[in-house]
Amino acid sequence: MSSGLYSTEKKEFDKTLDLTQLKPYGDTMNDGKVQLSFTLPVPDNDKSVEAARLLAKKMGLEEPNVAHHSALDKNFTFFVVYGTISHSVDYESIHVQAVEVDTLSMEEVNDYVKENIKRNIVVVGASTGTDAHTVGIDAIMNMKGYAGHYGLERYEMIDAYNLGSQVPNEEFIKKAIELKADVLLVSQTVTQKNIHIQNLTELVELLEAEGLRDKVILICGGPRITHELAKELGYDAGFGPGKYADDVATFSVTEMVKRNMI
Ligand code: B12
Repeated sequence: MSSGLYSTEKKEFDKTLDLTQLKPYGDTMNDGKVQLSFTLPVPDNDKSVEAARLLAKKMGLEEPNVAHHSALDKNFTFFVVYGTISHSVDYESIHVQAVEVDTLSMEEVNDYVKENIKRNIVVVGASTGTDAHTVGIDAIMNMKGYAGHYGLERYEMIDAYNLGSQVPNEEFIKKAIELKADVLLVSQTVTQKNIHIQNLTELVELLEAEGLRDKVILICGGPRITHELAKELGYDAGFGPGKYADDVATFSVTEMVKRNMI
């Protein structure tokens, strides 16, 4: 690369970066380059490539370029389009709600539990409602873990029960009572027509009706879950992509101690 951030002459961070007008970075600072992908329900040919380009233009991309197109079958085509956007955001003015705890390693979590709770804690998790996606909850709970982070089943001081997918809220609560759960983990992947909100809210209401809400740490997760949304829905925390078992375990055990659930 001969210019921009990694310029051999400059060898320092680009001074034209203005965080009050943050734009995507492609090759040079503030160039506003983005890539987007989508599928159109038409065959892969010159006409559909032009359709993709025009759509990208309507989405606000300047000089869109269809970098890749391939037939998914006879009547569906996948496109990757590059282009430039003129929009920017004021990064300095953004405030988000995030889980504020420094993540401990698996060994540190075990030591923390031994020292502060002095018994194994019980974690029950599931993909609830009609949701059949298991990979997210497995990533958090399975012994082998995910992306280099061991799952909760591997933690010496955690008894982890993964109930799988499509678990009705009522059954989830029944099992939580039976196992004397300290922590409940809910995974929600499908968000079509806001079904996840409905399902997550129903669980909170059922727990409240059973008088259980304050007796458990209630956590949800999934690709569209943010901590902010989780809090709004009555959960103690929410975790999305890029979060792993150690994040969840750290939050759970420190929150249990904070709430004196010993
Ligand atoms: C695999 C897959 C399936 C498989 C699931 C198999 C299985 N055993 O899980 C099958 C084929 C069954 C399937 C079905 C459907 N799917 Co699907 N599926 C996917 C796919 C390709 C990957 C999902 C995945 O495994 N991600 C990997 C995991 C590790 O990521 P994750 O879930 O985000 O988990 C991380 C975090 O979110 C977090 N996390 C997740 N859960 C939890 C829970 C807790 C407590 C915590 C703390 C953290 C946490 O931790 C994880 C690690 O960081 C996605 C597309 C994609 N590429 O993402 C679509 C996708 C999720 N599916 C989708 C859809 C629409 C469906 C169907 C409705 C399709 C249909 N019309 O039938 C059905 C729904 C079935 C149902 N009743 O639920 C949509 C969802 C869109 C939406 N916004 O709702 C997606 C996004 C595809 C798309 N682009 O349209 N699907």
